Amino acid sequence: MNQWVYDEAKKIIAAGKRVGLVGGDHSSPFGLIKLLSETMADDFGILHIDAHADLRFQYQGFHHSHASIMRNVMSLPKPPKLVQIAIRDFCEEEYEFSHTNARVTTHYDGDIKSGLFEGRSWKSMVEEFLSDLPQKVYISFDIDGLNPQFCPHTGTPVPGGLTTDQVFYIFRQVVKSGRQIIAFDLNEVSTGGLTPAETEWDGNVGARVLYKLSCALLSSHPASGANPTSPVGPIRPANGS
Ligand SMILES: [Mn+2]
Repeated sequence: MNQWVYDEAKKIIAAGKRVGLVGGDHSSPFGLIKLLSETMADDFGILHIDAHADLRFQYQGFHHSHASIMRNVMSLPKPPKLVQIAIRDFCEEEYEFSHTNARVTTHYDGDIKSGLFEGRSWKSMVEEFLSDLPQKVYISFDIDGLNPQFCPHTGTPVPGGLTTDQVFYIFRQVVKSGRQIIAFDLNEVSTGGLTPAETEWDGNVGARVLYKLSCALLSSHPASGANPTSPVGPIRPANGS
């Protein structure tokens, strides 16, 4: 799968298009991120929204596990900068890795909530998250970074987390800061409900997040003619990209 994603992404980028990858579990974007780390001339950063740190060397004996995606990414020859947001489920090994690797910054959900409860504005906190990211940003969005009310059937839900409004504000601030979104992935949106009605909500939220990610990506490349300040996202550019 890693090789397939790598090869397909290469073809899409060679055709002058940008990649938004929809998982699947969180191991799915490895080939895409590997390709970007090999081919991007500039340093880039990953904005990683997730309940889990995903920094395990391996999980249940499996190296390319969804719980190891960012560890694998940080083991690439040219690792990107990694900024993690809403993390609230991690083991000692992951904590150690984050705190001994200068290219990893982890913003724990507990600290985020304490800041909010004690009167910090979301704007100032988002500015802090983005301050560690270079000009080029890849967004890796595990839907379980949201509170489980928005993704009740995802595989590993964890209490706490962000609202869709908080996350959409982050996307807008990335664009407003003048950074460019080079690609993104959205993963762990599950259709695991027992009935279509149970599953509909997960798909509904997932589709909206995908739409917002696509709008943010296009808005961050002004040559596409999109309006970066539009609250509803850009008009589809004339060239259809
Ligand atoms: Mn994840």
